[in-house]
Amino acid sequence: MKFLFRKTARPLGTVAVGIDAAAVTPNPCPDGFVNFSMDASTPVCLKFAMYGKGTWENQRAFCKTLGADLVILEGNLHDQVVEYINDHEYMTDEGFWIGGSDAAQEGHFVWVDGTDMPMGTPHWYITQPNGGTAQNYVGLYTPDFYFHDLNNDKKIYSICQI
Ligand SMILES: [Ca+2]
Repeated sequence: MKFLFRKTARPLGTVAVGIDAAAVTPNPCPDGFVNFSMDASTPVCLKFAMYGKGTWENQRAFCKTLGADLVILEGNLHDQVVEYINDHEYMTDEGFWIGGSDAAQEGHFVWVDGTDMPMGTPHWYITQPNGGTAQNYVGLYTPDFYFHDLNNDKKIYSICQI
């Protein structure tokens, strides 16, 4: 009897930690980043950077100071982000730079990782892109939060991804 007890008993502290871990799912993202992943093993950590407005280049540099880059907003993540913006009233009148550009080759939009951006629906607004060489950077823009090419010197907020 004594032997069985010693085999199964654990220090009280270990038990308490186990209960806490089961009750609270830890945020896998750094402070200030929101996890948009439905899959706990592969977090998608985004930060809505609303400290100051800046050009795409400015805001990309800011994201990099966080060890991040502008967001690659593919597939369902676009829908999730628009839903998040619509759920936060202070965001709904703002535009946000994302990690797309045709600065290197006019009309050929690429993500910050060098891969091609998908064009047309469901991500781009119906008339976009339409700005030629005056608009080489992509933002989620009001009121629809589809993709828009925006003026190279435009100053808005941004979404960083780590
Ligand atoms: Ca352009």
